[in-house]
Amino acid sequence: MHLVKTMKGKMLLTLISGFIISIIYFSLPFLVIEATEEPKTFLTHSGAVIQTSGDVLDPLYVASTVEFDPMEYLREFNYGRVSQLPDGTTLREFTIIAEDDKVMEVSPGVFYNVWTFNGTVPGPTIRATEGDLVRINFINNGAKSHTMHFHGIHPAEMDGVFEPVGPGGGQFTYEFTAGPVGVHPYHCHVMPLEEHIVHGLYGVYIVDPKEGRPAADEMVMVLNGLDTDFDTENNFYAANTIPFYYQHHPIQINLNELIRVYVVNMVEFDPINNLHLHGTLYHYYPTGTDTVPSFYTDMITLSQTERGIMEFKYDYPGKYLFHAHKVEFSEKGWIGMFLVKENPDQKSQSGIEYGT
Ligand SMILES: [Cu+2]
Repeated sequence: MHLVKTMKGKMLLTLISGFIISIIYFSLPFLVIEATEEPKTFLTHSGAVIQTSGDVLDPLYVASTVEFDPMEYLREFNYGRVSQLPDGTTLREFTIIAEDDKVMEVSPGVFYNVWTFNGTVPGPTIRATEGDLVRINFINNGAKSHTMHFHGIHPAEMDGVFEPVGPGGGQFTYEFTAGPVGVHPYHCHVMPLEEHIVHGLYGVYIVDPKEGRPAADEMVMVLNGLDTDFDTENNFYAANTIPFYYQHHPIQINLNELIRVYVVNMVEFDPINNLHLHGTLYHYYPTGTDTVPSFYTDMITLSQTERGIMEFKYDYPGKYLFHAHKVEFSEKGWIGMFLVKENPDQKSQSGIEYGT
């Protein structure tokens, strides 16, 4: 009898606990989702637009919000809004807006949440002349704190490290005299730093010498990596964000014309990157700060934020690769091509004979 009573009691206890656990199990996820997730818009396989607050199970159909053209970025320099101060100094004003909710199709079918300065990765190439006053009106429209940290010479309070700019419209005005001459990165400096960098909050800042540089076909290459599965290893590498882009769309340059490339390595997680150029050698100015090149080479090695200026010409027309000589990087996208045209009006490589 006592045994039956005990068994009944146990069964009742099991039923009640099962009931309570079920309630918690079924209601808690909804409570958590409601508390933390905003509805998001997705495209379904059939192309229908739906809203969901659930996890993204099929990122292939996430709608992309960033349009980025690496060919346009390559030769696009932002000189700011220019005015003269009473003492004759040139003032260059820039408005830079940070956002962290954009999605970009970084490779066919691969979507990635990019954090952007003015809507792209990398952000705009900011360009000034040594001695100019640079004023950056920075607005943070993101959901996290961000800053702009410029490499170069400036006062401590303009360093973009100890003054995080709050989300949802926070503002800060960075102001400093452009210098030294050279090519420098800028990037967000909010912790965890690697997260803010690998998502794309960086760009290039060029300071020209007052006397200028010899005329050249100038371009910017930011060497970057994309960790699309968040395991702190890069899944893709590139020059200017889109893997293999300049291999499929060769950069057209002219025979015997001086080419000047401002190259900046922003690859996170991997300690080194490198750049090998085929068919010619380049004069290399580390950080671009000296007027005399340090190397005449076809290969440089760069750690993160190391950068410099490459100058070269081609003696023969045709197609030439440039790529990481770290084969893993080139096989995952960091490879491109120059198409050297004999005649500037030439539209394609037809007419060029190989191996004859
Ligand atoms: Cu940031």
